[in-house]
Amino acid sequence: MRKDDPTTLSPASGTGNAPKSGMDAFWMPFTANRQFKQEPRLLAKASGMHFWTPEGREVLDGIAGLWCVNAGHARPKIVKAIAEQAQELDFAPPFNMGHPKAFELAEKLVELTPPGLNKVFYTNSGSESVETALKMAIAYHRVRGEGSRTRLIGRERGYHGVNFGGISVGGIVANRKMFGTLLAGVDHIRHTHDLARNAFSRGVPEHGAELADDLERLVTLHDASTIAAVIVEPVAGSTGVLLPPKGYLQRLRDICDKHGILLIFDEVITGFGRLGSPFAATHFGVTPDLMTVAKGITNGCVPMGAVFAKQHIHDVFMTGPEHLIEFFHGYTYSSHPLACAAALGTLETYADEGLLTRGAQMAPYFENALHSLKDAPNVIDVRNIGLVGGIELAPRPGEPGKRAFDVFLECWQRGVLIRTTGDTIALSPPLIVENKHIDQIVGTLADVLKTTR
Ligand code: PXG
Ligand code: PLP
Repeated sequence: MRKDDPTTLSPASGTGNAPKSGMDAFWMPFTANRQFKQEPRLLAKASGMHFWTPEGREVLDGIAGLWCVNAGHARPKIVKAIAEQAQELDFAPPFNMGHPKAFELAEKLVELTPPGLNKVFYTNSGSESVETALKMAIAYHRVRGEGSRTRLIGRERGYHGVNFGGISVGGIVANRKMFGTLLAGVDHIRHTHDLARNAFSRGVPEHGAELADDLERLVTLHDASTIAAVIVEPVAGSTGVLLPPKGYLQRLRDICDKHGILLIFDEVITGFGRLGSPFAATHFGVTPDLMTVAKGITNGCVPMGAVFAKQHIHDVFMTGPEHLIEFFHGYTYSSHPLACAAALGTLETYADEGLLTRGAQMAPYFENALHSLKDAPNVIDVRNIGLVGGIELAPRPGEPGKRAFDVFLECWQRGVLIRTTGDTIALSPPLIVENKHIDQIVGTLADVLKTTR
């Protein structure tokens, strides 16, 4: 190792305190690496509603891992399914070959999805599901002879994962600005956040259905014949829990139908019971043409995602010589046996305990608890639906995001894991949550907000 070789310098040199030993090599995702490595927050064990640190300190999971552990941690049927699958069939090539559980799972999944969404394409994450759905939409128009429809429409503040398609249709500035020109031919409709009219709404806000008409503006600008699809999160999660105004999603659906544009719902967070219904599409009674999921499909235990497509979208691909591939797309780990086994164990657990609708029973208690924070210091909005909550704080002048991050750190010290994005606190407990857990989460937050400057 040459002393003057810059590649051998510690990555932390010149950037403040050195990382704790053994923590240098791992470049952590979506993390303030230098801050973390000086004061690491490690999780070593999990069961039910809780994590434990390596020292044995118990931490209540207020965010279902990362919006994914919907049935709670270490559920026996899922653990057993994964262990047995690893013994029996560790891998099977997904291209030109299959394994029984991939088919069994698809049949079970389409029993849960809204009417018509009865074809399943497997991926390994939400980001891959988004790329897959966008490619399906463009290819669909092409194979049915309308190849001019290539434009993709997203929404300001949208989060659709981190791959190039997803950040192109996404609308979170920090996730886009570092990465060049992104996909060409993308535009965005306005976001729906409106504190002036809708602050402290319980459930979906009254005002803003007309914001869906922003899609008409883009149709006028670009012409419908150039637009393939619109993608939105029915309830936006990552950007800070933004609910669709009453009537908004139906209006988007109507405008898409009027102009032959496909509607994609990104249900990576809302899928599998988060709103108190199996999917947001079920909850709002608005069915998209394509629907992306991930996270809760395996209870977060093994990476997996999927795209659900309407029958007619699938069918237009099923033309041409039968020995030829119809859709040139797929991943090495599409329908991975461990993921399929985990998903089957997950669906069984959800069914055994009625978890896909349990959020609806718990929602009123959760809503009342959250809104009790209305008058806490610096709270400028409380939003909720099902078992999702957002508490927006006024940013500290000149330090956006810092006040919420301080709240996050203090809650962690006091044994509750929450998530913050910008100055919004996001809560999404596992769907097995009990009133006493809600009391602990909200009680801790109330105490911490009182002492956070
Ligand atoms: N679409 C949506 C709507 C999501 O919420 C993705 C796509 C990407 O999924 P993967 O599995 O590729 O991460 C997501 C993921 C947060 C947070 O802090 C949210 C997500 C991921 C990480 C953090 O709210 N959502
Ligand atoms: N890069 C190379 C060189 C590959 O060979 C492959 C897959 O064969 C990939 C990327 C894509 O990997 P995955 O299918 O796991 O997404």
